[in-house]
Amino acid sequence: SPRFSYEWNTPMYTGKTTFNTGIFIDGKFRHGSDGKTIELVMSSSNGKFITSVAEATSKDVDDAVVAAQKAFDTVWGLNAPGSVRSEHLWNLAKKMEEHQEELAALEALDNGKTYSWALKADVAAAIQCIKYYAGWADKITGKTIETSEQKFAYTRHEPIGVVGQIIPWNFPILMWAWKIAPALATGNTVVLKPSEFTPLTAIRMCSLLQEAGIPDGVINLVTGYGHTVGAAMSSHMKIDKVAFTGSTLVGRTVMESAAKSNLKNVTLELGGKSANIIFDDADLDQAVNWAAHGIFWNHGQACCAGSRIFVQSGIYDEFLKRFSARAAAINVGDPFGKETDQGPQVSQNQYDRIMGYIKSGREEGAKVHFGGERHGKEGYFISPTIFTETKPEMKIVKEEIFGPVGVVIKFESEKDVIEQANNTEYGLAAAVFTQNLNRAIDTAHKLKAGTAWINCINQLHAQIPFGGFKQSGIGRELGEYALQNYTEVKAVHVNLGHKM
Ligand code: TXE
Repeated sequence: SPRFSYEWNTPMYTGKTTFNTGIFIDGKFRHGSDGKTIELVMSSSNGKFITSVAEATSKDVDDAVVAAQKAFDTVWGLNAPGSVRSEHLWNLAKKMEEHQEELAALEALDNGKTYSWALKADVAAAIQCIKYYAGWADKITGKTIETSEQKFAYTRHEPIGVVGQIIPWNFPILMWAWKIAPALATGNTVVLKPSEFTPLTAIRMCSLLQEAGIPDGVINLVTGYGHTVGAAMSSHMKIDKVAFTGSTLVGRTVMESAAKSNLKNVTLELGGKSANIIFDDADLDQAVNWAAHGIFWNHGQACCAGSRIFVQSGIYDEFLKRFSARAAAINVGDPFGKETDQGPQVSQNQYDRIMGYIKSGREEGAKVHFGGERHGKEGYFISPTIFTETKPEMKIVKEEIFGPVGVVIKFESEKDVIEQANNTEYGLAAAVFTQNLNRAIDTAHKLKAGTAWINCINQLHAQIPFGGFKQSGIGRELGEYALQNYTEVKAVHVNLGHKM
């Protein structure tokens, strides 16, 4: 199978990496069944070639499922006690720590995000997530339920079996960790498909899994396209559960395929159009800094991005002034540059899509208050962009743009802003800025979203559940809640003397 060799010589990182870029089944790298490859290109320089990786097919998915089932029946599942699974996960986290710079560099190269954020946020949080679930692996317990003196029952939280996991390109290694950690902690085995745009860290992790001693077949990687490999996974008769992160459009088809095949268990983490509400009495400097982080972090490619910024009328002008200054200070450029805050968008496709939204905003009569242009001459760079004078029915207000493009909307009353904030088909997250405790909590409770941040935004922790209301998804990732997505509850009835 293909190999990848690369030498970084950048202001932020110098290093070398060499690894196999095959698909990974039952502990072995190999070509896809029809021998094709996927070519990866660099988002910072108009399609410069990075490497090719093996392209999996539906036949490879079948093989991966067989390997995962075998591992489940022999070395994992009910055959590996929680304490053993815990130790494996802990060893894996340690391996990742040894390779954190290399993983961050791969992430920056493949995705275009900055090396510094990849290291301090993506890779660090991925490691944290694995450690967190290492802690849970030996604490998966059920309940005892008594119905009378002659009868009691207990519940066991058993692993579901072979789980299929499909992840996107915006946080490749972090989504990998969010998916595999709770699945392994609870005893499932995995067939995982990374995004065809950003598979490098998931592939690199395959050899690190082996070095960490995770048994063959526990995690299998099928690198391929959504309409082939992803579709084969969602409709597979022997995959017992599918967990998907990506667009609402594709999430719907995943659920449909699950329903039409074996009614596999489904969890979905989909899009968003999150409201960020800033009241007159907020700490303005902090609100401005957080609002910028809310929409511009990861170049706006975050499902929870605070893309609708509602600002109360008393501070609207001052907010806009400071917020624009903050956007102007964002340094857009080489992901490996020392001073860079924002790199390129991930792909030509996403670049075109975002520029299309900017165009539609202009055409529908919104005002480009800041930015709105391509940055530089090559690569998929877009200037941080702020729209004002929008109307609720405009596409840029309603749809997920998934780029560094925010709309700032003036509001008068609490009641009015809550209504507007909830006027969306999404319900992933929302934020509120105010120094009035009652108002903060009251607003947080009234927002229809799976996460409500008070005086902060885009904060994710392994301990805290994350997921969407409405069309933003089904189920929760992270925290203790994610364990429910990966276990079946069995009730065992024990008769102590009731005679028939
Ligand atoms: O996503 P896709 P795309 C949103 C965001 C973005 C838009 C389009 O608004 O602009 O989606 O991005 C796999 N069966 N989000 O087109 O296609 C695909 O291979 C099974 C939000 O890149 O949903 C990849 O692994 N799987 C989101 C994954 O789905 C299929 C993150 C996501 O890609 C498939 C990404 C199919 N038929 C995009 N078709 C978030 N929630 O953070 C594709 N895939």
